[in-house]
Amino acid sequence: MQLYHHPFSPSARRVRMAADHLGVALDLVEINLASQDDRRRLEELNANSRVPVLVDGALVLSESCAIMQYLADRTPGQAVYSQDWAARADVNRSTTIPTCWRGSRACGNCRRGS
Ligand SMILES: N[C@@H](CCC(=O)N[C@@H](CS)C(=O)NCC(=O)O)C(=O)O
Repeated sequence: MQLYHHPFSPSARRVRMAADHLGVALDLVEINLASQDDRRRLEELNANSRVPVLVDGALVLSESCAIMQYLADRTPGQAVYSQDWAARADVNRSTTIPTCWRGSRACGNCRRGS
């Protein structure tokens, strides 16, 4: 599985933390958000032109919450994303709080490149 990311991106970093916690190996592909070539490459995967993007075979998935849920769902025996409805709802509540706002300091850092 490949994760297109930027090292300063909080959205990408939380996917990397979730993958570490789940023991899922990711091939990291760094996108320089300040590079036009990298932006074009990113837009081929995600029309919203945002990292992170996960590629798993034919699956191309953007949005950090969806990616974290996918990684948990495909990990047998994992305990971080509960099958219990109430516990799962609480995880969804906390993970859907935005990590990154357009124009925020973090996004500005990403756009300036690494
Ligand atoms: N809701 C998205 C947010 C993704 C997002 O905003 N990513 C930022 C980096 S944290 C980005 O790619 N920014 C590029 C830009 O603003 O040009 C998610 O959770 O994945």
